Amino acid sequence: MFNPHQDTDPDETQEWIESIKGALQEHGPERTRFLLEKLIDFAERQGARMPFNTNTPFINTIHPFEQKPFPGNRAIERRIKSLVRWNAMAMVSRANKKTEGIGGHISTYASSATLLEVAYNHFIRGAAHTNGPDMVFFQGHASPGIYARAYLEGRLTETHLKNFRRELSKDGGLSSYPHPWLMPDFWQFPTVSMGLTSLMALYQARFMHYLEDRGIIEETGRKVWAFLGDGEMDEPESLGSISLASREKLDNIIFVVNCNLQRLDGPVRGNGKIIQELEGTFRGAGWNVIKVIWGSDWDTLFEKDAAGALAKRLEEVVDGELLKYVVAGGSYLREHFFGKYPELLNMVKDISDKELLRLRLGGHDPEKVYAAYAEAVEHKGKPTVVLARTIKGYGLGEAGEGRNITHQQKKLNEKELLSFRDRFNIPLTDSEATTAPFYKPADNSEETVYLRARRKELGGPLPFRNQKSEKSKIPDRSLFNEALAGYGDRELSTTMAFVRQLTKLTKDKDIGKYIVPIIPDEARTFGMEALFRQLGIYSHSGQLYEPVDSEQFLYYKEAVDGQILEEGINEAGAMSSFIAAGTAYSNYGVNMIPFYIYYSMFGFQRIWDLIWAAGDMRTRGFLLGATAGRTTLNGEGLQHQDGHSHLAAAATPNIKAYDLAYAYEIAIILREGMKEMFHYQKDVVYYLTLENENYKHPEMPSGAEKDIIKGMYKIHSTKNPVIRLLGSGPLMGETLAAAKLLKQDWNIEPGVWNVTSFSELRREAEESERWNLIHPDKRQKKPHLEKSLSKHKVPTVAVSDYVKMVAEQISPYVPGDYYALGTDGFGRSDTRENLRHFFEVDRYYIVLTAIRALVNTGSVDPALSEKVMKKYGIDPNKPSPITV
Ligand SMILES: Cc1ncc(C[n+]2csc(CCOP(=O)(O)OP(=O)(O)O)c2C)c(N)n1
Ligand SMILES: [Mg+2]
Repeated sequence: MFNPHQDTDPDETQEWIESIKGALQEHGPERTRFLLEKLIDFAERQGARMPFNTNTPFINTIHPFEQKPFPGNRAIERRIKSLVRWNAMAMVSRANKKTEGIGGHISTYASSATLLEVAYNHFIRGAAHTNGPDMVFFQGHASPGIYARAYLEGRLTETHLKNFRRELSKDGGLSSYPHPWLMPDFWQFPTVSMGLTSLMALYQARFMHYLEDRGIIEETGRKVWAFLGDGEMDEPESLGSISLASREKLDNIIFVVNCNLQRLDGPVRGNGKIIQELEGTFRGAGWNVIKVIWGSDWDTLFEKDAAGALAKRLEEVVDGELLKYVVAGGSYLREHFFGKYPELLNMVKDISDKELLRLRLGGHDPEKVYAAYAEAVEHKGKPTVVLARTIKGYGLGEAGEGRNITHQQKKLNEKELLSFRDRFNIPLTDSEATTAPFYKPADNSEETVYLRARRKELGGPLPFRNQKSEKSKIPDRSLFNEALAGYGDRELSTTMAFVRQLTKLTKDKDIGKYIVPIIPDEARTFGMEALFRQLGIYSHSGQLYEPVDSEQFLYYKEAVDGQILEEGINEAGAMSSFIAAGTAYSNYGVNMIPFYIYYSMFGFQRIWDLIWAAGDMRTRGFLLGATAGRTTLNGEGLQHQDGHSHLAAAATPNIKAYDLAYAYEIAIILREGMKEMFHYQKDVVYYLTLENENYKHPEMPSGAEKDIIKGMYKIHSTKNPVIRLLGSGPLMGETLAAAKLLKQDWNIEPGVWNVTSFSELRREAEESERWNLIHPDKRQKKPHLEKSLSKHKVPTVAVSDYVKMVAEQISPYVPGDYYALGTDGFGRSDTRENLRHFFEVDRYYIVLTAIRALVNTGSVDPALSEKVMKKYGIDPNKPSPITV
């Protein structure tokens, strides 16, 4: 059988190799590359189809002769790194000895120490750098190393380190992972939900281009660095948006993947090669890939490998074997790796077993790592990923170096501590070392002086988070006059009402240009297409084509200085843009005001983890869940109808959620949100649900403003109420209709309230209750709910287009009996009317529930319920919407 890899004419092959060799020697790699490309191109055109291959051999991308020399002091840097290693290990080990099970990780940082130290000493810019700081996403589980370095730099004290993972300690502790919410002047980016780092870093880099292209910031060569784990790359989010980076020519992003070949349970790719797999994926997506697999010790072996036996053997081995070599020792490596071919065995005959095992890998060799970063920061027009081979638990020896248990290794015993000390020459006696003390050299020591000087030159310490921001000038109330006055007889949806106000905001002279509308391919659904032409859609390369609708006034306009981020069908990416824009106040000192509008169902349900990370990162901005409401979005059915995002929002600490019924409510909340976030600089996110049902929008009742913000305001009061109705969002219409029926058909006149936010009502009530609990001697506080409703102890019927728990969250704080109607169950496609009946939230069910409430209090005849059912055709045999 024909074998395409079989060499049928070795002499001819050799001749070709010789000529390439000649070209390399005479003209260098550039010319050689050119020649080979020409040859391939020619062969392709002559019909010799080339096999597709995105991989290069399993060796370092940068050849020794191309390697930029290491400019630092190797010896001092090694000593610094060893001390960081020691302190990081000691911090975790001590914490776990003190409090069994408190957790933390030793092995991740042990593998990435060189990758980080080279970056710290030579590349990443701090806050005071003349050209602005870089942004660094640190691998979450490597946090002990980051703390340990900050300790050496004098930024953290021994007490901090002692209180690792003991944040509630009186004298201050350290958070487990990077959490800006918990350490707001230290951590800049939360990274510990695997997969989100890649996405958030990519969109940060893209947002930097956006700000530069729009002239909001200057281009100063800032970089975004993302340190990632190789196991973490299995998250779909990790690789899902990498093509964005090449498409947008993001040469301001550098990924460093710590390829220790292991994750938590075991190998990332026991039967394959994660580095090669990632290389193929990234190259295929148009990235500049730099592999740093082998350390300098291997250079001489590769030099000797003229016949290619070593290269061949390296292609054969799988990661599972490579891991075994780390653990099984030098003789095993000799026998099983080099022993396969006699010429390989011969190559290492003068190297002892011990030396063999110590052949350093690329990710542990500062010279190789330096060369990779030096090339990465210079690379133009493309993003770069450095794939660095490391050993998980490096230096832990018996305590877990390269073992499958290494991720879970939390403490070292005395023997292990001593061997760790020896391995890294930590100046501690035996009796000292066995207590794992933190070790900090004197301020005037060579190490401290060096490390401070390096950071000073690079612009100061990292991580560092800027907490300061400017106050934006929020538009006057008059900008919202139209919405506040209502739209008369015109029927429109809350989505349309919002878009009209957004359009006005983008024209405001103070904040207009800082508004960032973000949309994942749904602008037409929301009636926002007019903004395309007016604001332009951001595109780094402008518009290289004439759009099909160029003849029309509202054509699809892409522009380098476009304001809209149209992210395509990509909620996770759009949310990452939201995060980048909503933290620009901290990262760039500019208050950008993001409005991310999306299909409500594909918000919390789909990307809640990113919303959570946005909270951690102290993002500010507006999330707009459009086409919301289980029965209000009628035709789309089960997968589209959101009836639970408000439940998720209520459980997200930084989210202020509003379900709005009228245009004036939107106006009030938009203005309040902007004031709170961009003037008073509170780190919250406003979540507004908007709907697509058209109806009339009245003028704002006078004096309602404050109550709208608090979460509930009065729509209709009666002299002697026996029952009250709380309507909300799109079901306000049904609530008002029910009130009418109650009066007209049953002679009961309810009080009617409009709830704009169940969760805000609950939060305030909860806070008051807590305060009252611990201040029994003081005048007890009354929350808005109690102040508004306690006058009449009558039953309450609340209705929303969300699951009942949304309305039920206030029930402990509402005086009298409380009944909630809601839309539990999977959605259906049908008319709004039928859906509201099916979910039992329409006017008739509201009336029926009100009557039942009165029956239960004994104030009406029990037979009334049946009469109501008969009158409105409520069928007791109707299937339940909540049964599955
Ligand atoms: C979304 C998510 N799932 C699971 C985890 C739990 N987890 C933490 S670290 C880890 C293994 C990490 O492996 P890798 O990315 O290779 O990093 P390494 O520690 O090997 O450098 C896992 C599964 C997590 N933090 N986030
Ligand atoms: Mg790993």
